[in-house]
Amino acid sequence: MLDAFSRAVISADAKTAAIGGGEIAALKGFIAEGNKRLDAVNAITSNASCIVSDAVTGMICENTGLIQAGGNCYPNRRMAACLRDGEIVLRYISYALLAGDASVLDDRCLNGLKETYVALGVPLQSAARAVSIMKASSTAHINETNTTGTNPVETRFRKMETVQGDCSALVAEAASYFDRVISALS
Ligand SMILES: CCC1=C(C)/C(=C/C2=NC(=C\c3[nH]c(/C=C4\NC(=O)[C@H](C)[C@H]4CC)c(C)c3CCC(=O)O)/C(CCC(=O)O)=C2C)NC1=O
Repeated sequence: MLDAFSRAVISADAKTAAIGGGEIAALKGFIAEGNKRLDAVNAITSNASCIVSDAVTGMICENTGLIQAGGNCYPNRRMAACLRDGEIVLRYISYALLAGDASVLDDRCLNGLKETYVALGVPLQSAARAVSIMKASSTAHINETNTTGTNPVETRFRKMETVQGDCSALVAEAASYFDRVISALS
């Protein structure tokens, strides 16, 4: 498992090179933006059960056959496995975002996941749909663009109330980890 620092070392070593000015500048940026990164990770982890259950619910609403006999979220044992998998995927994405590197996600979560799903009959398209809903909701939480939707008195609605600033780079980075999961499943 690598992070932004060990990644710089590995790639410099592969070229038998010293860590150069460009890499140091990039790592300085990583440090300078560190609090923002922690806020972004916190936006995901503090809302994880909401993000996961919302995504699995949305996936099922769009395809109710999943919870009928023969569907892969039926019976409750499979529903529980599906929710658990959503939590696992989101947790590894949060680790990757913390580290600033996708290797932890690749090595410990995605490696062999598609093959496992194919062997178990877990529908890949539905799994990818759940991940894409998690992406939309996680990036909205990081960006604080989550809304009450159509319910003006939604009391469970939550804003993170972090310092306002430009977090577009972190939102894009987080989005790329969700996209990585989706492409690993397709
Ligand atoms: C290291 C990280 C890690 C991952 C990623 C992981 C995934 C994982 N998901 C599994 C099952 C499963 N995964 C699902 C998931 C779903 N079904 C659907 O219809 C949806 C599309 C989707 C939820 C979004 C289901 C239903 C099962 C149980 C399948 C079965 O037993 O028939 C299994 C088989 C063993 C088990 O049931 O626990 C593994 C290994 N396990 C791990 O330890």
